[in-house]
Amino acid sequence: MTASAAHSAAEGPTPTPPDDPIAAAEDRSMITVQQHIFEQQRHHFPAATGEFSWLLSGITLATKRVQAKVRRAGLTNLLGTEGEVNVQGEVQQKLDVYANDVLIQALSSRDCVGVLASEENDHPMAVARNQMNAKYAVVFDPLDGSSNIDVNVSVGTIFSILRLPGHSHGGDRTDDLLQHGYRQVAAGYVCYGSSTILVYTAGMGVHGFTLDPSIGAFVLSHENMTMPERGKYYSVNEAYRDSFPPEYRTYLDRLRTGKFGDPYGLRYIGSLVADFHRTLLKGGIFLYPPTSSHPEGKLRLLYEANPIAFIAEQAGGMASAGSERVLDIKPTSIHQRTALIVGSKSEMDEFERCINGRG
Ligand code: AHM
Ligand code: MG
Repeated sequence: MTASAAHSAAEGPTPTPPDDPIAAAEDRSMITVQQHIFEQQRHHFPAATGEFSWLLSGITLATKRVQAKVRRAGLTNLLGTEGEVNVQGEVQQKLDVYANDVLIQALSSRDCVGVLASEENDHPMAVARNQMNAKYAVVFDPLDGSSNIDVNVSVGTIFSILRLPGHSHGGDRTDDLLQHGYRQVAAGYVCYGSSTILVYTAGMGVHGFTLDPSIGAFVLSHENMTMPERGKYYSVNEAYRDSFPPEYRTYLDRLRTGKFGDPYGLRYIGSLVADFHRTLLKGGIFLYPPTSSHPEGKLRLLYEANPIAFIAEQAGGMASAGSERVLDIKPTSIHQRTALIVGSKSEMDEFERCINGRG
């Protein structure tokens, strides 16, 4: 008999040594994303049917498949371009196409999903077999920042869930998707970084789940995330500075020169999910202003700016398109672009004063 078996026989289970953090962490109860959603629903919406949890499980399944491919991309001939240009005029990467297919496949098998729209598809896709009763639409960017993938930089999936109005009469579903961002039912992203993390909100706080690759489950790691009131970094592609509107240049100068306290540092990855995830955790501000090549801004309203803005506000931050709150914009097309300025409350207040000529 081994020493520990002898201990168990004589005194019951071996107690966890108080100074063993690994054993203590393993002992802590593990909450998966499905469990968390289920418990939140039971608490806030006791009459919920479970359809919404089922929909979200489609997203977690698909993004687990995407992360597995992203991790092995260099080994499987999945790096590089597909040779096609998407509706945005951008070159599609092979992984863009893979991620898009996987999300469409997983979500169209959920009965409650009636319409899908993706950055990679020109038009919304009606899920034929669910047209009569489906409650939800999902709009998504399957692999944001994918031009960075060849060089091992973090990329992400961004999604927004909308409620479909009434019963469908078929036909083009574009109008059903042109909803204000404040009407989103839920939104989230998955960041494929040094670890894979899913962050989502359904309007009851922001929660983060890290993928535990040893068990293949997203496990609660960041409950009730809040954005710090102020941060140390600003995040912008400063190469375009000369084409930013003058108020943006003034604001950036003030950040750099210490007009708002200590001078700010700059961090820019060029992958929205990764840049926003840092801003969510550390505070500060991310800006993609209007530029001469993108006078409306570059980022897409429905599946980039709106979900990020919903998460930011739920975490105590703010999100603006320069002239108005992102979530108050009435979309006019599914691939509409917008400026996006998002971050901590202090930086956003200062930004708004600057942009409105009040400080
Ligand atoms: P994509 O959806 O085609 O990947 O483009 C969006 C990306 C964002 O992730 C990022 O914030 C931005 O484009 C970077 O643009 P730029 O290279 O102009 O700084
Ligand atoms: Mg994108």
